[in-house]
Amino acid sequence: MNAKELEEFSLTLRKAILISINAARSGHPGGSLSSIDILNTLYFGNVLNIDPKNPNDENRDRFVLSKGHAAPALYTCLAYKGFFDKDLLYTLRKLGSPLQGHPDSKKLAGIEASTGSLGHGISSAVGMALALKLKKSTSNVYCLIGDGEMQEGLVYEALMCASHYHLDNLCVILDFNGLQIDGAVSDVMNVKPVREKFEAFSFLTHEVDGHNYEQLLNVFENFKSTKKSQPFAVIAHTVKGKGVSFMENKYEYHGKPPTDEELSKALAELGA
Ligand SMILES: Cc1ncc(C[n+]2csc(CCOP(=O)(O)OP(=O)(O)O)c2C)c(N)n1
Repeated sequence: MNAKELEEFSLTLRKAILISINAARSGHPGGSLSSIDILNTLYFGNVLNIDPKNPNDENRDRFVLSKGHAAPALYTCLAYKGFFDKDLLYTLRKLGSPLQGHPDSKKLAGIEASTGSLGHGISSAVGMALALKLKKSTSNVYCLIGDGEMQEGLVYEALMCASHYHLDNLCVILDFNGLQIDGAVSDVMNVKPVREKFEAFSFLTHEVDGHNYEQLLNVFENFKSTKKSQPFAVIAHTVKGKGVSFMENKYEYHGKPPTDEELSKALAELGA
């Protein structure tokens, strides 16, 4: 899909995310909505080389959702990509469902790593990128992390390792929405300046508007065509709760599902 088509399609994805979280009566809308334009670009903008019919193909690209609480965004993309039936989306967080509150790679095809404990996903992604390099694979590894997640020390060990091993097959994307579970990241534990941090770890670093599809498509194209023995970072400036007026920039919606009334209001805004 091109930028315009992706933008239109994002409304469908946003609606599915909110319906599934409402049905679960539990889940994380804020960080799912801030990251969905990034995931939409990866899955539907011809960035990731993946095949839902052959999810374990050795030559596939890998995507790791390190901020695992945004699982509804990932599940929605996987369902619309054809990894599983869309009806399954509405079993989110139900007992026995493969759609756990956080991604579980043992339960669902298309999930590359079980994540949720912040800092672990990026560490796994770096290990995957290193293994692929050693095998001389041409596959790339993409990993989405949160700015609150950057408070975890493990993130910096992972960045250091990526740089040490010259992992130019690794693209780390920061969902830089400024908020975390209970307030502003800068109040809880400031992680700025982030660009300087990535650059200090030798990452080729680019900043984009994480809701602008032209910019997102361009930066991923840039990653694929630039291999300079350095890992690549995309700092994506985003809005938590993006697309739903009463959720935007509200940390309160980090882990609060929309009520039935809020869901109707949100769906109306998204053009249901
Ligand atoms: C190791 C660890 N500590 C604490 C938590 C609890 N927790 C879940 S989400 C979150 C905030 C994450 O903020 P951010 O990465 O900015 O997520 P976003 O705003 O993008 O959803 C916290 C502290 C966790 N999941 N793992």
